[in-house]
Amino acid sequence: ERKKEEIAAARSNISIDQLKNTQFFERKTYSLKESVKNKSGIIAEFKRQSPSKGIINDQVSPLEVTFAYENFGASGISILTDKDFFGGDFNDILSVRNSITIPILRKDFMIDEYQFYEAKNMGADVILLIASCLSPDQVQEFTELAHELKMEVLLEIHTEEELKHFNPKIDLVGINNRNLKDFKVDLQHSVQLKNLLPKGVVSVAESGIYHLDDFNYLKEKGFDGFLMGEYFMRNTDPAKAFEE
Ligand code: IGP
Repeated sequence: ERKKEEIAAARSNISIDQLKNTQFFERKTYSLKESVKNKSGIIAEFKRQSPSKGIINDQVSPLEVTFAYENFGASGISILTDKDFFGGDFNDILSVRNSITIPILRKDFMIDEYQFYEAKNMGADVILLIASCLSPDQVQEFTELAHELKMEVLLEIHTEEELKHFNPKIDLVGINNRNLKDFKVDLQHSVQLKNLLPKGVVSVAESGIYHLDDFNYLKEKGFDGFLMGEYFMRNTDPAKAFEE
């Protein structure tokens, strides 16, 4: 996989020990779990492009967008750092960290411990763990590592089968409405799976929330958090959609 080569290259450039020694590494992190409960619940995403939609918006900077998201009441920010599929970059998080005071989710395909040290160092507070890319043991191990580094984890599932990846240490569980294999989106998907989640777990509906009605509907169904990307990014002024 290309991701593995990318990680190996980064590691040969800066080692884990070097990452641990930066001043930024020691910074205080924010809790998404708390912020989702206490604010709008919206986790607003910065995403330039995606494999299913192509370019969505490449005219805006992470700083102006995330700053506006925070002002409009987002609980947290999600930032894609994957280059190949999403045109993201390490600097997209680094460049905004000191300007906003809500938690940042590093959205990427996490497969190696190195990426967790990297994430802490770029300014992330929360790590996405995608069940379909990991074994339940890896999820457990990565959750513990994230916690050691004072970050939280959002476990993303798409099928009932993937509930096996859950463990009680996980901070938030997201149900992706988008099938990552054929990119089909269906809100009913998260609604149905939600009933199977362990009681009391903080739940996030992900993808395909394109109208205020969708948001209200999912809220009614009991979701705590709402991960929304395209709805905002389609706009020349992404945070404008918050006003509606
Ligand atoms: C946002 P949308 O449909 O609002 O743009 O979706 C977010 O859920 C989506 O970007 C996403 C994603 C992922 C991207 C969810 N899980 C995993 C990459 C990898």
